[in-house]
Amino acid sequence: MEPKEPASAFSAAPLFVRYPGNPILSRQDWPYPINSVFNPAAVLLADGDTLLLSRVEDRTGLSHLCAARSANGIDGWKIDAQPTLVANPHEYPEEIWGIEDPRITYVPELEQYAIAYTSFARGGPGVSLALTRDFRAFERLGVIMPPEDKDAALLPRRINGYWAMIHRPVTPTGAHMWVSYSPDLRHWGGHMVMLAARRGGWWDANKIGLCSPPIETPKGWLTIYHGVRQTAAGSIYRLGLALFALEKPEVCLQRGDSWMFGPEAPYERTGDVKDVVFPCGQTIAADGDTIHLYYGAADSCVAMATGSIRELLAWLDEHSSVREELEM
Ligand code: BMA
Repeated sequence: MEPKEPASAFSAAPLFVRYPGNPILSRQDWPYPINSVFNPAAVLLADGDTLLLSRVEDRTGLSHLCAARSANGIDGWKIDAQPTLVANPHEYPEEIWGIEDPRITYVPELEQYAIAYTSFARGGPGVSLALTRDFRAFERLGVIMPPEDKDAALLPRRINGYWAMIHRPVTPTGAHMWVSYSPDLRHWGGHMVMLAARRGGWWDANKIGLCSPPIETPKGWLTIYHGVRQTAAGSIYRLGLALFALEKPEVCLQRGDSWMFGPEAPYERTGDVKDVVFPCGQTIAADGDTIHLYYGAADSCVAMATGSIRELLAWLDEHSSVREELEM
């Protein structure tokens, strides 16, 4: 019998159910020596395969990205024999300390995948963008958001004629989610806060960031974000939910009060960085509802949990309030 998930403190049934065979990818699976594999972007390819593009930390401590493909998105992974996308510090000095945490968006207008990733160098972490058709050849567009900035993803279509990028700059008032606009994917402006970190004792006080790319639903962009709680023992990375207006993503329509997924399983609680769940991607099944959420666990391995778009939207209807305005 499959182990049953305990009900969360805030909902009768858990919104995301962990795959019992987690973790689905770890360093032992890798075809070359690495320290850890985590924080994967995910996409369903045209042939139906699931592709994960994970952050891989090698034994220099620096990260690159590596692709793994599977027919069912759960097992039977075919991992690239060599790193798939590596830092190129000669042409892109912003990558001198490696590249991390990709988010993939398929862009029908370009017939290409856009990969937003963290490029890390002396100036700090920034956001870089690359385009690909096949995850073998990549066109780099360079840094699009200077440091300190990360947790970025492109929306899959233009909004009022402009491309929209969600990202997370760090400002003196905290680390909030912003959206910026561009006519050409290279020049960005129209910067606006779309979701602010709460303050005080909230689970998502002071530092939040986008997780996987938002999911377009008739009600709005359904968005999973992480909140980082600082404690005397270190940080706890948990996941929350928010909904943004389709043609104005800087407008938040709903925001859950509580977190809806947090580190509980042993592989999430223990690892190189304890108490971290960090999704960078998801796939949606053919039913248009079932989500496979792929996440890094404790900065050490890759895990998967299953949810439902319908249930996430229903949960937001019940668990978001305007209290936030009073308590931020
Ligand atoms: C963030 C990023 C992630 C990492 C997380 C927890 O700032 O660096 O790659 O998973 O911290 O260490």
